[in-house]
Amino acid sequence: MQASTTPELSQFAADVLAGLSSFPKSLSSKYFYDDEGSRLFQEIMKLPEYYLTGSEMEIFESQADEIFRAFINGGSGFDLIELGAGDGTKTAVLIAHFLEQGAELSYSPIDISQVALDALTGKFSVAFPDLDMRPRQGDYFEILRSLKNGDGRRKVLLFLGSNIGNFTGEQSIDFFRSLREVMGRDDLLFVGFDLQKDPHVIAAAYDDAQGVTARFNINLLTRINRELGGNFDLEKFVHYANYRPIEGSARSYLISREKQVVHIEALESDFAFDQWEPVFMEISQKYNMRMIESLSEASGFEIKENFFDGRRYYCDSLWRVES
Ligand code: AVI
Repeated sequence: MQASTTPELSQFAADVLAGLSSFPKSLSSKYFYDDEGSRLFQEIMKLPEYYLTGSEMEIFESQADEIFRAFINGGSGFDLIELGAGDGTKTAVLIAHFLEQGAELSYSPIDISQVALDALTGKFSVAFPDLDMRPRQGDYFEILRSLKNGDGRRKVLLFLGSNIGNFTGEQSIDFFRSLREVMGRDDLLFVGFDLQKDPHVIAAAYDDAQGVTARFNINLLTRINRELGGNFDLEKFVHYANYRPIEGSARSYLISREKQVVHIEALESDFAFDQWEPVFMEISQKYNMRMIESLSEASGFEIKENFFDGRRYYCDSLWRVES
């Protein structure tokens, strides 16, 4: 492989260069979500094997009132701020209940994708015409800093869907600590965690029978071809996912079926792959309650209440700032 860096590389290009130049090779799953990747993720959420979405939905549908009592905490209203709101389907269940209870509520979905935000805003303005919506496009932390003092009402931050599982342990603590810095003493953080369970159930969720998860991973190669002038031959890579019960993590890889060289124009580089060489694509961490507790403590929070689905597949954990 020869690589020559140019100062104008985009963050995406620089990360692809670093990932494909390292051993083992890797690509960051944060780049999965271009338009096609976001569409494929919507498809994944409807797959029979992908239990995460249904489990969190069950918690919201069956315990909306308990969640409402915990959020309102004796007050009269709060500002709901959702990080990575996506299509907001699950949050809509909570909002419908909160509004029925007459809560004084604002809702600020934050997402990097303007397309996703526009779709969500369109849907919510029909479903909840009286809801005070404040959508914000951009980076979580910049937006949260701008909301830091707000109008003095309690902020409830939502980070759902076990999105935290796509961070490494260290990244998770850094992320929660940064949230802690922009939160006031009265604010709350509500986080979705996928729990450890029968490994076969987890493994199937990342290797579905219809191959949608495989297409979701391969789509990142298509994105590199399109945006960076790569010449990946998609047929020459196979998606492989497994679950490691000791670490509690599902991991996915794209594996080169043959010895080959891939050229990426924007990086002015060739990347050599051995036959069966893996590219590490994504970690999806699964948690036990001890891990959730130590994550909260390590980042300056304490657990106020946990909410589980009937199978105990999933936990939405409500955190307050440590006193
Ligand atoms: C967004 N994230 C929580 C999903 C997960 O389960 O790790 C992304 C995903 N990857 C494959 N399937 C779904």
